[in-house]
Amino acid sequence: MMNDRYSSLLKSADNISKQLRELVKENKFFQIVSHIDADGVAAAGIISKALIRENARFNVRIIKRLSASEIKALSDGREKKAYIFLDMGSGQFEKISQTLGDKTTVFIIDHHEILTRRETDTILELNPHLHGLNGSSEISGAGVTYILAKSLNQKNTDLSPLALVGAIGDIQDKGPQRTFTGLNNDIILSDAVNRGLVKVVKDILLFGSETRPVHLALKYTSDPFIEGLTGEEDKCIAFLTNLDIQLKRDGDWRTLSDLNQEEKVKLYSALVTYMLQIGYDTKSAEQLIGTKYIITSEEDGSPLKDIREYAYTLNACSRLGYSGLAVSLCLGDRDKALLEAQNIINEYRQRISKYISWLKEPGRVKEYEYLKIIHGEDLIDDRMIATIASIYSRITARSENKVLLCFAYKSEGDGVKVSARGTDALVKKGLNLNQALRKAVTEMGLTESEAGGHDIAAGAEIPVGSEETFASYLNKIIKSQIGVD
Ligand SMILES: [Mn+2]
Repeated sequence: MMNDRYSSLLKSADNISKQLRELVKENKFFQIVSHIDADGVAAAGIISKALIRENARFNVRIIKRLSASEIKALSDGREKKAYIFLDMGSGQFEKISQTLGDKTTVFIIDHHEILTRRETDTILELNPHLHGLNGSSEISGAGVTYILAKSLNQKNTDLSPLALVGAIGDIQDKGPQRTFTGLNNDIILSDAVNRGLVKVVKDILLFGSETRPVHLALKYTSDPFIEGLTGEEDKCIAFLTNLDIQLKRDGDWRTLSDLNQEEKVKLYSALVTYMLQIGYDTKSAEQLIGTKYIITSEEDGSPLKDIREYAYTLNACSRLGYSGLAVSLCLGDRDKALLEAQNIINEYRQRISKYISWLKEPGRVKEYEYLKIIHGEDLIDDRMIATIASIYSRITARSENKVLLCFAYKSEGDGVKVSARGTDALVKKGLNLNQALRKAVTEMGLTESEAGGHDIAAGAEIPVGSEETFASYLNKIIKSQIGVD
């Protein structure tokens, strides 16, 4: 039985999938444009698989940001193509409509917040916010794409695990014990479990619990970030040895899944005690236990077995410039592709720890009343600034209730890439970074579409040299949002 809450969105998906099917029948060529993060890549994987099933012709482009110049560049030969924007587009509706909407059909399949409902004959928009549903917390870009794909063909329910990968990539596992809520849970996870594609287990959430020796899984755990253990191999080994947990058995490294129940309990309580001792609150410490989603068809030991690691893998490949490889993993490419992905993951991990230790050096963080600001200049790759912002905000958020604002110079062209991260507590008080960033760029005389995102996380692009002006506008806007006088 389907929840009434969802009927409006599902009806819209049915209408849009009908029009998509018409274009497939006309043998239209589809230009797919999606976002560089794990959610965007998973969305591209879902629509690609769905279009292959319909024998449609298409091409995929993965981009960092849908700027006005990007839309313009896409418009070549537009009368011959249909466009599908995934995990983006709702924030650029006007520009898309002006540049592409006059000549062809455009699909916008997005979950980013929209403020007003707009309609044209040529632009078809599927977005949960248009149906009173929360795109920040209960469905991702990959999820919305999944809803469309399922409506196109019931066979596409085999793509439900990918939609969950996208949701985890966008940190939507925010229900009790890191579960999914709303559409992610009621439709997508339910399809995945009913088809036997995903298994749900409660466990300690160390990173790479299926694939890595337990001391490395501990070392790589960054959510929660465990000060003194995360990133520090020697200390992780010492921690486990102190607990009498054998690192090897019969000469082989043991993974977390190799530990017996008694050892797991011992490890968990020692970690919680340690975190409380060094100043974490109970809630952060409890984040260590949660819900794991295992893809049954993937091999044991594969980084694609656990959907959290799957999302991490897609993100790493895509952000380091291998988005083609990331999409092909979603399409089922394994063996050689997977080996290549593993090398990229190692490189990505090294870069992140280099950036984080750079950020921890004294003097890197500037403080405003409601902001902590870091400027990565050209030292932090602008493709990775959003990831660094997310990780670093987890390290700092526990002690201070401020918005983390990160800047980095763009590697191509002029401009500064902006990433802002809030906390759940601030969102509860009224923080909405999507609206705040859009307002700040407008106050600077830029167009609203230079910024966008969600209440808790958003990004923008501003001219070089305007960082301070932007920060002071944002500081003021945040102040008014969270209602302090
Ligand atoms: Mn997304």
